Amino acid sequence: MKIDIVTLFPEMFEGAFSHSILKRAQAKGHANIHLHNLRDWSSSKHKNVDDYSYGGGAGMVMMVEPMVRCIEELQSKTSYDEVIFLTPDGELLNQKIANQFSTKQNLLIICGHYKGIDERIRTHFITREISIGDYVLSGGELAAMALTDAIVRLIPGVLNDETSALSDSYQDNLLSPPVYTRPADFRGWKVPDVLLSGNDKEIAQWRYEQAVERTRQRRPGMLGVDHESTD
Ligand code: 6GU
Repeated sequence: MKIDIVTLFPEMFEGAFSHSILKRAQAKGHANIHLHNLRDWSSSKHKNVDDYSYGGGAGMVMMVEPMVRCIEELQSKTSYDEVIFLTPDGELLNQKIANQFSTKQNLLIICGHYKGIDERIRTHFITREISIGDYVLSGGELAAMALTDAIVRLIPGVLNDETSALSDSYQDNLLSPPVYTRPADFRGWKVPDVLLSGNDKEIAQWRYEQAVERTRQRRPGMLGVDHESTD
C-alpha cells in the first residue's frame, strides 16, 4: 500500500513513523509512506498557504490554490482509492473504517490546520472525512498518524503471530481481556490460577468471559445491539 500525506509539518511524523510496527512495515515494503509539504505548492513569494476567512471571524483558512495544485500533481502520478481529510467534523474513526482502508492500494491523506480548509477543496477533491474523536486537536497531523497506524498494522504480513491483529480489542466487537506476565506473584498480587493451568480450553473460556465482562462494564453499547461487522 502507498500512503501519501499532505501536511504543513512533515517533521512531526518522523518519530511516529520510524519506530516499532510502522517502521517495520515500511522496511518490509508493506507500506510506502510519503510526506509532502504543502508549502512546496505555494506560488507566493513568502510561501503562504493560508488567508483570512471570507465574511470575517477569527482564524485563518487554508487556501484552495496551493492545495489543489498539490493534490492534482499527486493525482497525476497515482490513482487514489480515497482522498481522506482529517477533520473534527468528519466521520468518527473506528475499527471497521480502519479495516476498509487497509484493503486499499493508494491513499491520499490531507491534514488541515488553522480554522480549516477552503470548502471547495472538500467539495471537489475529498472522498472521505475522518475524525479520531470528539475533541479538538490543533491540526490534522496527530490524527493522520493515528489513522495511518490503525491502517498499516492491518495490512497482511505487517504483524506476526505475536502481535496479531486478530486478538485486538474491537476486532471482534469485544474489549481485550486482562493479560499478565512473570512473576506469577508480585507483592502477593497473584496471576489468576487458570492462566498457569496449562489448560488451553479453560484459558480460552476465561479470556472470553473476561472480555465480555470488561465490555459490559466499560462499553455496554458494543454488546448485543446488532453491532456492525468489522469487515
Ligand atoms: Cl481529524 N483533526 C483535528 N484538528 N482535531 C480532531 C480530529 C482531527 N479528530 C479529533 N479531533
